[in-house]
Amino acid sequence: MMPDALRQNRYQMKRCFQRYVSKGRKLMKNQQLMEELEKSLDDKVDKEKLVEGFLGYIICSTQEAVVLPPFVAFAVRLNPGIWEFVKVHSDDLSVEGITPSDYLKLKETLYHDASIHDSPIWAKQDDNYQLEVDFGAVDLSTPHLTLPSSIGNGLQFISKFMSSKLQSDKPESSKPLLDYLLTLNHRGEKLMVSDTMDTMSKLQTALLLAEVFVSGLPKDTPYLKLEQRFQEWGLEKGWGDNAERCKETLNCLSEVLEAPDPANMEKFFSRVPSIFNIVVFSIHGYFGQEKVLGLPDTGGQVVYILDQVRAMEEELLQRIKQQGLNVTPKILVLTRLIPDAKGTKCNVEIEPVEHTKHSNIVRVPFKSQDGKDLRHWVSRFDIYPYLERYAQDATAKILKILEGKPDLIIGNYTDGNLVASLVSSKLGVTQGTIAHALEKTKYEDSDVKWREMDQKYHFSCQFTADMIAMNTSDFIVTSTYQEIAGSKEKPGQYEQHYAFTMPGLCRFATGINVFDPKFNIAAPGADQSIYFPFTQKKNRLTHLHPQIEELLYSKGDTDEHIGHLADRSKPILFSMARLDKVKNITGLVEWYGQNKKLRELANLVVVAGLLDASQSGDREEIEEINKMHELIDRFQLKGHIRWIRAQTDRVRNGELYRCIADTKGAFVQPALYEAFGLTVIEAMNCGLPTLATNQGGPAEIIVDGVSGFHVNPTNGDEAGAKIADFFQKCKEDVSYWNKLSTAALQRIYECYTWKIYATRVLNMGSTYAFWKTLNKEERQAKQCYLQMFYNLQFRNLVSTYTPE
Ligand code: UDP
Ligand code: LCN
Repeated sequence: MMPDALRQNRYQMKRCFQRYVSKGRKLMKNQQLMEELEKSLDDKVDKEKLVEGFLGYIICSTQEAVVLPPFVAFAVRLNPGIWEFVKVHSDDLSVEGITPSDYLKLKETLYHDASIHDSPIWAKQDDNYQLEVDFGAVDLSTPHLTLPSSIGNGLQFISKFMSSKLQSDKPESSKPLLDYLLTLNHRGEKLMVSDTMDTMSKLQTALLLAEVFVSGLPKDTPYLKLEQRFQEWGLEKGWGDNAERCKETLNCLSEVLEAPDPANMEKFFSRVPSIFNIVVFSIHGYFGQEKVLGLPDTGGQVVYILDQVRAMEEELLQRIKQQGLNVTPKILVLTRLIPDAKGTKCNVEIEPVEHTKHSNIVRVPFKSQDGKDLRHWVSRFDIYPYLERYAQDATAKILKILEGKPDLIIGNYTDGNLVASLVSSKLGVTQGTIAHALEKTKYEDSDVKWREMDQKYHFSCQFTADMIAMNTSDFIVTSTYQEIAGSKEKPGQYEQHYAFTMPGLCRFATGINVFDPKFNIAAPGADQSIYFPFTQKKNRLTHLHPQIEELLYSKGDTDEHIGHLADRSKPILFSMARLDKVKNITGLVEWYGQNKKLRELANLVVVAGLLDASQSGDREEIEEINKMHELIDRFQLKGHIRWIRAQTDRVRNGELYRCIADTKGAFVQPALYEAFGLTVIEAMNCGLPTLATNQGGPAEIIVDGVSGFHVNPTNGDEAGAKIADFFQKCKEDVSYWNKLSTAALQRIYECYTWKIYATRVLNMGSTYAFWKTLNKEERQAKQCYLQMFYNLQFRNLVSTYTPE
């Protein structure tokens, strides 16, 4: 499109490009490109014509451009996931399409810096032979999606791909499915088919005979009464717990074999008994069930996993029963054992997961260099040197507890995903990964500026680990579409790992492709026994009200809270988050301080971090604590604000949201960026109207103006005004508040529950387990490539820094 665009308005184009190159070499972001385009034209009509024309469209869609006079190279994002790279000569406006790798090479030249240290592992800055990794090159025969609207529906699409792969005139084309069924067993006991079932025609005959047989029986005939006949036909248990269920499953497979179709394929795999034991890795932080939330690096991921495990156990139990099996499932959450547990249970080796029957938290310690257990907490940014050893120790522990291999391994966050990759590759187990947050997208330009940040954040290790895990994994679970592919305007978190470079370290010509059918959206929920509507009067935890009353309104500063609310008649604007920079709680206090009308309309209550910097051991938290104090003083907020330290009691927090709703208040999530935002759905589950950042997951959870509001965290005046406007409207019309409260609940019930989640994730586990057998050779080749990368790059990076 670029050549056409340039032909259209040659004169204006030239002026625009002259402007772009006038200040020499640099990286220009979208907004800057647009501003310069506007400035290059003095005529208003010209401006409108150009901006509305082809070039305007292309510049609008350009995420960034590398200016290397006389050239400008553009990274154009035409649609979610769809990128084009072009190089334009600013004098003659000639255009050349370039590869992502070429574009990245040009970008790297902007970051050449002679003063960089010359440790042997860093390739020389101007080295033409910088390490380039291209995972796309080893992904050649895997089918990919093509439409941006299909991204995130991987499961549905692999069912289609599998159907077409198994479809052919010859009955033996479905043989891979039989081969897969022949591998099914539980502790050596065969399931679904016996070893004698060695041809497709035998299988098809057996299915027919068995279906005719069960059709003649009462629906509720238990499997035990069918077992003997089934075995005569070479069929083993696993088809169902009664005649009806068996008939459905038999019929479903018969139809798949007759003419494979995606709907039956999906249904069949949701019934295949292939998952009994699951291992979930969540390594960093304080992973526990009590007194851990709000501690550094410990937030939503812990909540998510505990709820996820409960939901998965429930779903597994139901499936196993319906499969007619007498098997006890087990779920293990593998985390780190921290001897200096600071009053938490993180020093306990095995802890049952509350409200489950068969799930446990298993803690394995990190080892320090002298082989002893590492006693203290380690920040998620400094964790990399411990992971390989951890993976080995955890594997031994898992094999011992489960008395064998698990059937599915799910990793969480970079560290958990890397370990999940190591363990699943070693054991040959299906792997799922969940990001929760990808740090590269949180810290602007952290790829090209990795060197400046490395000492503090070790992004060299983190991004390398992310790449290894994303590419090893069989499937990736995300909470929203935006997490994968963003929106029309903004690239998604995974999408930003498509092509990127860390100058002097590694260029990812293809990192991860969002059209890969491994991507699946399965949004989490909130525990509805804790987060229920404020209107459910009989379930309200009234015995907690005196404590909550004291927490919100008592006078005098303590080590639990600072500030007080002088006017109790006002509604409360509430927020709760860890006190990280990106959560932007200090930003919220600033919006509030600056907006007189908002201060008049509502009180502000924030639950966040510690109140005293000297008590915190976390770099970012310390800065934020100091900033909070400074803002409260600067805007003289005492009397209007209550700052409460992190609250770790989820049950009481649930009631706290509801007490805020009683004041006709609102919840606000002001983050500069939020990957998903569990607090948003917790608040909405309680019927509390919610305003949340438009940067990240909340933008998808809330339909702006319908089930809540979006706020722009980069424009504090606008955000403050929007919140004030909401309270003003509620003041004028009480029904307005109720309308938003009801709409928030409706949105939750339709899209964000754990039941929907567990069904989807277990279907992924069983379907991808078969899918990976269909492209074995390619997977093996990729595995070799990944292993080499892990060995030569990741291990080297880790060895360059010595942990404390
Ligand atoms: N949370 C809490 N006490 C606090 C801060 C947070 O209980 O002081 C809980 C909150 O209710 C939510 C989770 O921690 O369940 C935070 O999840 P979210 O997805 O909002 O953010 P994250 O911390 O994972 O980035
Ligand atoms: C981590 C985050 O930062 C949040 O946005 C998510 O809600 C949480 O994990 C659970 O996925």
